[in-house]
Amino acid sequence: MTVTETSKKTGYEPIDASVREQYAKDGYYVIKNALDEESRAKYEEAVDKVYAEESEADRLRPDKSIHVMGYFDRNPLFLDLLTWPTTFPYVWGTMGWNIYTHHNHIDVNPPKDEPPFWNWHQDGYRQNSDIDMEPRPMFMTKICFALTDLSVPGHGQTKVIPGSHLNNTLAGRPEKEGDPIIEPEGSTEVLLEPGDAYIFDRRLWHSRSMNKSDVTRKLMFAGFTYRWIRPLDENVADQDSEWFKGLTPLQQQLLGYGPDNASFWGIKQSGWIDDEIPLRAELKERGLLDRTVPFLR
Ligand SMILES: O=C(O)CCC(=O)C(=O)O
Ligand SMILES: [Fe+2]
Repeated sequence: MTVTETSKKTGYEPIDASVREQYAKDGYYVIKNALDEESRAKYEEAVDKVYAEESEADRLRPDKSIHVMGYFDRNPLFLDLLTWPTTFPYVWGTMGWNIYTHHNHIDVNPPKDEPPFWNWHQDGYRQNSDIDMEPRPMFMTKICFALTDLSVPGHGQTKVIPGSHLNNTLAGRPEKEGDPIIEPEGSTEVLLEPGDAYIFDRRLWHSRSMNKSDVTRKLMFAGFTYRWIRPLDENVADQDSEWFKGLTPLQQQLLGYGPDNASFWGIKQSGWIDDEIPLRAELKERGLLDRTVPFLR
């Protein structure tokens, strides 16, 4: 996609029902060319700057990787990812309007010679234990933007098992140290060219993989959840800062703002407040609410 093609999009082009169905079936969906080359290069530079800052602050991991959570206030460029025109439709189109981003991370992983490991998991931590339900509720669509080439296996791609989001368990976890690491059935690497993105349902069984290439992989993740779920990242945007006050109401919503607790639940004393929620107001104005999809009503 060229710069002009990206900039022609508004972020409010509804996704097809067929995309929603495929996402519901597979638990993930690849968005080709989510970042045009000019944007990808800018974001790579921004991520390199975060890496340099982490290095300067002596916060690199022993393998020289970083996993920096809550990064939206680290560079004004990152804010645009909240409503990035080519990916935003997949966010509100799979989750609706009562959402915000509660868990974001930048990952930089230099090549590493490491033995096979078992890292298969569903996201959500206690959400997987505290609710007794099969399948578990979805609760999060997470976007991952690829800044480097992940089109050839072995570059540290995320591995996924298509359709596994509907299973509460995954067989094969080694029971004790030294047990063999056996690749679960159906495992596949999400192959991405620089600038591609993918979304995934937090219940999808997935795993980081080994980066056996000679290229450092650089990814930006943004997880969107419902406003009545608490933030996961320690570093959340400072809502009292001048910076935060200068953001648009929609950006503030997507970074976790609500005027009071009841707002996160879509109510106040006098009743429903749907139309006061910036994303709903925006979708309504554009005629994008959809009575056939509960979260888009
Ligand atoms: O780094 C990866 O490929 C996967 C990361 C992951 O597990 C996640 O973002 O939830
Ligand atoms: Fe994960």
